[in-house]
Amino acid sequence: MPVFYLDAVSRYRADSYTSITQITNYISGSPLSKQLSAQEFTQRWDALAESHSKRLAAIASAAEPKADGTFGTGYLCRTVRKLVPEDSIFAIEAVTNTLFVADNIQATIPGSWINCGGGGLGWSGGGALGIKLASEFENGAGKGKFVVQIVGDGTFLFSVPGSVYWISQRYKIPVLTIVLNNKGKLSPCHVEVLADKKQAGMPRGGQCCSSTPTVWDRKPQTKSSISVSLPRLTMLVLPRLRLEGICSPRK
Ligand SMILES: Cc1ncc(C[n+]2csc(CCOP(=O)(O)OP(=O)(O)O)c2C)c(N)n1
Repeated sequence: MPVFYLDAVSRYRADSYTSITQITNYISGSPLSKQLSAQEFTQRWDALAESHSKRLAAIASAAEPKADGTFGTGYLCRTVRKLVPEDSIFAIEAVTNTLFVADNIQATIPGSWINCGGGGLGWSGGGALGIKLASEFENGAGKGKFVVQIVGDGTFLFSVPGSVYWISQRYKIPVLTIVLNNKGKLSPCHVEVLADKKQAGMPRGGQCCSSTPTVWDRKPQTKSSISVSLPRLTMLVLPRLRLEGICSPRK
């Protein structure tokens, strides 16, 4: 998270868990702790606790399956959370579903939620195997924590699943993979719609894509490896770059 614009007295780069622990210890042994137990702060804390429990209730109700029995990522993740061991480690590469996964997995054990803040997708297949190996190393052979990878259907392919599961099988490194199939790569669709809105002079924001993304509706016309492996974003945007030959609507 960029914080360079905050007008701070000093800035430090530190491990968040270590620094929060140190700050908490410091405050509880200093006169500040008396100040913090003043009514103003207890009231603020009560208000926070109340809004937090309301938020948890809203998340739970939004995750309820629909009347026709269908359900979304929220319900899936709540169910997974109940079924897997409490101290499981989650390797998350869920892209547009990440918020629903985070809201419903509610990982609280330090180190049990491993995500990637950057744009380089495709790490979670090999990453999940590495996490499992590291956990076995830390806790002893056969005592490693249960590892759950939750990944978007597009991103799943970026991680070269053929290699991942060959290695998993060959070296006996079990992990659970859950692929979130929203029938395509939704996030590039957001980019596409935003680009369209910008071109049309419309304001940003609002609902930029339907919640049910369209299935891939274009296919490459050439055998170029680029057109085969590039995602929908490229397929939809490339024609604007006058490379119409690469993609055209499916007949
Ligand atoms: C290595 C890499 N290539 C391309 C991208 C651009 N990109 C961001 S999200 C995305 C699609 C992800 O699709 P999916 O996993 O199905 O998630 P969804 O967007 O449908 O939630 C792409 C191609 C990226 N971030 N990293």
